[in-house]
Amino acid sequence: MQVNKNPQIALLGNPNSGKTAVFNQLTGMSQKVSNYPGVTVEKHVGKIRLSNKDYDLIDFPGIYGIIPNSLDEEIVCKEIYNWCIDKESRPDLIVCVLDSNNISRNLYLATQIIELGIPTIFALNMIDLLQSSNKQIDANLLKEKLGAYDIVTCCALNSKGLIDLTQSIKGFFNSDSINPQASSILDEKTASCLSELKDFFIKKGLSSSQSELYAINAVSNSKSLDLFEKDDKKSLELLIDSSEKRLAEKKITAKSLNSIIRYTYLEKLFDKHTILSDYREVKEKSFTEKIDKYMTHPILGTGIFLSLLFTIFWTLFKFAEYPMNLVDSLMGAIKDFSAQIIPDGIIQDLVVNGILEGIGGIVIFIPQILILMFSLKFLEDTGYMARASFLMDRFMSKIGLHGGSVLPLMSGYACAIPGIMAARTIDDWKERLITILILPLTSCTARLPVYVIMITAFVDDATTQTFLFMLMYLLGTVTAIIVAKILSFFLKEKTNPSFIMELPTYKKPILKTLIIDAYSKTKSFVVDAGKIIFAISIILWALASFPKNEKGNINIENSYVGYIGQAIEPAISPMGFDWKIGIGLITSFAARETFVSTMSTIYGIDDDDENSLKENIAKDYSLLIAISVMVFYVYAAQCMSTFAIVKRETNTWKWPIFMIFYMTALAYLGSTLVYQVGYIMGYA
Ligand SMILES: Nc1nc2c(ncn2[C@@H]2O[C@H](COP(=O)(O)OP(=O)(O)OP(=O)(O)O)[C@@H](O)[C@H]2O)c(=O)[nH]1
Ligand SMILES: [Mg+2]
Repeated sequence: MQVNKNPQIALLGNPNSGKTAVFNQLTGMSQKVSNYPGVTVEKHVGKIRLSNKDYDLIDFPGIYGIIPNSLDEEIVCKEIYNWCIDKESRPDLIVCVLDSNNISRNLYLATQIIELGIPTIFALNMIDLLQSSNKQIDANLLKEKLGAYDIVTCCALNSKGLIDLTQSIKGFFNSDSINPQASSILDEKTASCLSELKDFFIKKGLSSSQSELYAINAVSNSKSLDLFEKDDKKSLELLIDSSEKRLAEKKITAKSLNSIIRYTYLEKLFDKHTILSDYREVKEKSFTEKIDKYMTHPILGTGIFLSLLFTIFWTLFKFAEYPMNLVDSLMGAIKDFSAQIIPDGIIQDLVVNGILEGIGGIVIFIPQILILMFSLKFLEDTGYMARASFLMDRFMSKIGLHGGSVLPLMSGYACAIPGIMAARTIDDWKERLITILILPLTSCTARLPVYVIMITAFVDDATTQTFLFMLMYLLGTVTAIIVAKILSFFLKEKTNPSFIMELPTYKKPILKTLIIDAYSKTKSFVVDAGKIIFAISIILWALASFPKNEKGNINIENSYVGYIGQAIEPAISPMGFDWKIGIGLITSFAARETFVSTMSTIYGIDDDDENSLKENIAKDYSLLIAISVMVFYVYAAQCMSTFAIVKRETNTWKWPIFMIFYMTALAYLGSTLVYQVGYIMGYA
């Protein structure tokens, strides 16, 4: 049965050209947009409604050409090849988003998209940035020369900037379109060398221009063969060999064929016009280049990076105190109110001392999480994060890794899961696997409450607090690098790493975007954590409130939770932990952030405790134990969702299980070492 599907519009373009920004504006969705290449790693479909009709808009990962250099590009390239062999699967329209500030590179891809023979609208995006640097692009000339259905200039920062694009899409669907015929871009000499390859694709059912596109790609880059079935690959390898020989006879280097042909073609098209000026001219150093001299300088740049981190963390301690007190009083008021409206008894105890105490333990960190999320997004959107990766790349390559892993690792500071997904941009499997395996060692937001509560319980001064906080982040990062080195030595997977990173231009971040992003990340953190904490608080309350003694009071040490805690105490005492921390560790295996709420609930249920959690921790433990707890949380494998994603991304349980083992061992050994050394030195 034929299902009536909506007309399909595919969004294609170079990485970081603004496809997702266009997608979000047109669909009202909020897929991740950020200022570095490789943000989108899988395809997303959204609906748009124009003149009372629905259309499917498909956002794809960015590509530099139609060659699958990494997993995210493979998703796009496979789909495009499928469009060529199966007409039914083709989108009705392609919207190709071009970064108008980087037009030559974007036209290199544009020439390939045209060769697909699918109607295409080019959206010359980021026109605001082009205009602010007093440059112009002649859109009419581009349209005429490229043979596109239409070209519009736009700015995807707001929906107003996309009116022309929407009009053009409407116009296309209201007209009788005919599929465009792309003309050949090959000169006779080269065409004759590639004729056999081209025929191979023609026999597969591809059009003449599509066949030419795949023939050029095949000789230019062996990665392009990853798109084909085994048998096709074999035949193609033979044909490539003979084509290469013919090209060599004519003194043409096969490996650079793609760029030679396409740039020569573009040069001819725009002879005497200024459109390719960014390719032709040796221009005066741009703002970005001038600043990058300092930002990517090995010593100065590292200093800037560490100072930025210090400033963010310092702000987190300095300015979050007041809103935190506010949230605390608010939670206090909610608890008092609940105690008044719910009659005395078991239910009141469960709600006030179990659930609300547990939830209160986590919502108090909302201000700090907001500050951290806002700052990370600010660094990403300005384009700074990509520089930080570049800086670290230099360092990483010294220890045998490459910088492709750095951006995924950086996003791990917010949460490991998007970081693990972002590892799809790494073309080499071994390197991708190592990145995935070490990613949970970067301190994610869920560790923040643990660090903050442990540090603020023992240290008052904001600068010392910041140093300790930074130390935990650095410990995770440095260990991740060491583990990576060890893994790269032991893992048997084949390796062929390469790393070229395109640094995006600096962009002024938009306050509204930063606020919305920080808000939505914090909200989802609190909601996700809230659900787990809610469930755990109930179980914990039940285990901690029973059995009651003869007088009907609770002595938490003799409760079920007390028994469990005491049973595991011998195992955790080398790390300096007592049974209460032990219970926190157990509940943390669902998610790290439950540690703080567990401690809140345990203290909350204890009848003679009226202090705040911080005061209780300061009373029962020492700074050494606090550091030992933090070291445990830097290393421990305590996030079910992470393992599920690792299983999905690696397609086997082997790696998540390995991850749980190595991280737990690190946590246990790390904390024991810290506590025992501290103990011997007399800090216990
Ligand atoms: N100034 C300006 N910035 C823009 C415009 N469109 C997008 N951006 C910014 O450019 C950056 C990249 O945008 P994305 O939408 O993530 O780019 P993308 O093409 O989806 O990138 P990938 O998913 O990595 O392929 C983000 O920081 C956007 O805010 C624009 O028209 N003007
Ligand atoms: Mg995107």
